[in-house]
Amino acid sequence: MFISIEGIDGCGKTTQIKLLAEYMSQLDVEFTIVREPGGTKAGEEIRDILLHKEYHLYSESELLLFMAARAQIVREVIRPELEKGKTVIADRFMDSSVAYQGVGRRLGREIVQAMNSFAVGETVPDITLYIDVPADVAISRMRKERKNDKIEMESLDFFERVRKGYEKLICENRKRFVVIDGKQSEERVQADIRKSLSVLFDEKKPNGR
Ligand code: Z5A
Repeated sequence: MFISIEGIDGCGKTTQIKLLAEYMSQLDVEFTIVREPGGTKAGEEIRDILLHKEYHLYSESELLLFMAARAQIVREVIRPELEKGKTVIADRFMDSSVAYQGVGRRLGREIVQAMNSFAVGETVPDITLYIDVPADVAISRMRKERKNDKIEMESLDFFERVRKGYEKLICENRKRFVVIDGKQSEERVQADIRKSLSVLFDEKKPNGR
């Protein structure tokens, strides 16, 4: 099973993935968590260039680097883990590029989707949990955390465009996406996530508990 978690920065993905990991351990589901960009040696170096170095990258270069990291993690980690029968939980995957680079950076959705197909091949998530928060809520959470990655320092307008990018993806992929209301408390968000995955993991519960 391949699960991806998406949303704008500050939507609460990291918090929720930690809680989800606790739940999956209780269910005895074998899982691996990966994050993008990163998750491999080469990918972590690419992450550093993308988020922390002062190279003033053009949007096109940024997109190519995200894709390179993705092609690497798919082949080095995600496919082998799925082939072993493990569940893979990805903190961001291909939809992030469509929303951030395609729509946020205005490079165009079609080119990004074509590059995604090249980078991931058949390795597409079975389910994508999209944690939805308005851009202003996300920004105020990031300010509280004083996060200042290059992309996180973008404007409200940028994050509103990214959110619209996700909304379009959701409309086009209704079977794959589940939308979770990220404005709720952390506990409520987690309860909704578990509910949406319960059908997939029900058979793992001891004695149908
Ligand atoms: N990016 C891209 O442009 N294109 C791509 O293809 C890919 C990525 C793959 C990765 O950064 C960056 O790369 C990202 C998109 C871009 N933008 N930036 N910069 P990252 O991995 O460093 O960060 P992130 O993925 O954006 O996540 P994040 O900033 O760490 O936030 P989060 O994981 O969504 O949220 P969190 O850390 O769990 O929570 C943020 C704060 O909110 C924290 O103080 C929590 O305690 C609080 N929080 C969480 N949930 C709640 C609720 N429910 N209520 C109130 N407060 C909450």
